[in-house]
Amino acid sequence: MEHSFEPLKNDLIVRAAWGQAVERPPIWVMRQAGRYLPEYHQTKGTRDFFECCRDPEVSSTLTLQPIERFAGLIDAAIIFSDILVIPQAMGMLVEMVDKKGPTFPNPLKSPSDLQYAELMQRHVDVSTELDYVYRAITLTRKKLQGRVPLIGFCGAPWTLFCYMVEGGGSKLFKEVKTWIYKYPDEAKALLQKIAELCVDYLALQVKAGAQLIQVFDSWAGELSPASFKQFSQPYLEYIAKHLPPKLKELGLDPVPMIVFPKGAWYALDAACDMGYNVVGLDWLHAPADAVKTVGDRLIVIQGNADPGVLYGSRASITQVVKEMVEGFGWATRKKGWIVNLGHGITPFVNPDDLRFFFEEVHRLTKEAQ
Ligand code: 1CP
Repeated sequence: MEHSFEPLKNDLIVRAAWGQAVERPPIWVMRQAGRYLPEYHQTKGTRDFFECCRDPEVSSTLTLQPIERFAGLIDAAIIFSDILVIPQAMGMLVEMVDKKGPTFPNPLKSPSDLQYAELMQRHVDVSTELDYVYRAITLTRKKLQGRVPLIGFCGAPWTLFCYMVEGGGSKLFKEVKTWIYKYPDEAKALLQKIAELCVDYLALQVKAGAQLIQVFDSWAGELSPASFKQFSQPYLEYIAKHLPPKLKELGLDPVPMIVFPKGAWYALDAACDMGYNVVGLDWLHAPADAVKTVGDRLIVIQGNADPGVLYGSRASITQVVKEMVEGFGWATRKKGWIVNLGHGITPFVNPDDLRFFFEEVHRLTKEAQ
């Protein structure tokens, strides 16, 4: 073992993610360390976003903020970083522009762009390029002192490819659609390269101390069912297939793997066979339907409250939690569910309303025992 950390005092999410029956469903929230928290703004100050990611002291402080604020209610930490560190490691410039989000000043235009040849040829060493992430993970594990497990993550190849060619968030997806429908072979070659980097990057996060990993395919829902099969699924499968042997090669134990193919509701059945332990659901799924789709497979579901309910009344929050507890069949199943929102928590949510959400999950799942 590379590091010695304190043993876990709360390993609920690890047990649940392996498919074991548990005393209550574990809870965490995507983007739990972020803009809705006043302490995030206080720590970040005027620092650049990526500067925070590159500073292990700042990154670990931000990671711990929701764990400290919601102590006893929350069951996992997720390392403060971003999915776009992989394109950065590949040599692309990414800036965080206020009120606009991440921006690539020089997005990848077409396969005849010199940048494409460079990206395809360049050997990227994620062990050195993303060293700051591993240091942040190790420091965070130390600071956590076993309170809850730490989740590592990366962006899915498809989602990263979208950002690399669109140059930022998009509504039309004009560039990426041009790529897949005009240059499918060149797109696939790059997707494969990204998938290989994801495996190395995730393995090194585990080596540094990550105890579960999640692959965020935030733009999966922009693909049709047929194009998902071509441009997302094979690369998600590649990661799930190659990470465990990579961990073994490094002398590390396997960790639970979570995939979140946001918006690809049609692909839930396929996602259950992609090699992951946990499949994240957005709020477009009715929980009971998802449970039916999973069927007898040893797959854990993560999700899936509409993040927008946190702008609503307390009664609405209670109602949504009730619908999840019933829909995921907690009273009878007692396993197979990790509580989360159906996507990241959004800015301007009152942290006390998130606390109420957590408390209602604890109360209503206890009542359902
Ligand atoms: O608490 C946590 O979840 C850890 C931190 C985390 C994670 C897991 C951040 C911090 N980003 C991410 C992943 C991430 N980044 C995803 C996947 C999850 C998702 O779909 O929400 C995506 C798509 C990004 C890209 C990104 N980074 C966006 C979206 C832009 C868009 O419209 O396409 C944005 C706004 C960011 C910046 C960012 N990342 C994280 C934070 C706290 C912020 C806000 C920075 C700020 O303005 O202060």
